[in-house]
Amino acid sequence: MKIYFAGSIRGGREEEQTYFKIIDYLTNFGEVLTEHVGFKNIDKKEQGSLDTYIFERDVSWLKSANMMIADVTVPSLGVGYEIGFAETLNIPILCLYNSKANKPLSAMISGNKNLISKKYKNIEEARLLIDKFMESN
Ligand code: 6IA
Repeated sequence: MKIYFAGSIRGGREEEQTYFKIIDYLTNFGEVLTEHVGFKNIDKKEQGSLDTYIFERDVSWLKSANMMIADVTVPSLGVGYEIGFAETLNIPILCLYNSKANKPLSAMISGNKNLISKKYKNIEEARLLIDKFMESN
């Protein structure tokens, strides 16, 4: 099982610790292709990487993924793009949104019936939502 985790990088790293915990939990179900999304200082570490390289690598990982889990709490152009791309691949997509978020979730996510969008209050709730999603996919 290949899992693509999406979370904000240049959109803002305020939920970095939650990404790390979600990724850690997802490793119980399969291979997480994008573990680096939860790494501390990724926004500084990959400074030398070419954007074209990052884009092409991520798109090829996405094409090989069996499912996507996206944390959509922090609005991110990259995450939105990846969700739209994953939709065209017809893979199951779970969007997790922390209800403490500063900004309301985009209608392009919450209004899309092809996605499963769920709110969570804490990491325990996020884990339960992942369990449910995994059972039905
Ligand atoms: O627009 P954003 O940067 O917030 O987009 C985040 C999403 O795009 C994540 O889900 C990643 O899968 C992908 N992504 C964006 N940037 C990178 C990256 N390095 N490495 C891997 N995946 C990425 C960017 C480092 C840079 C800030 C120096």
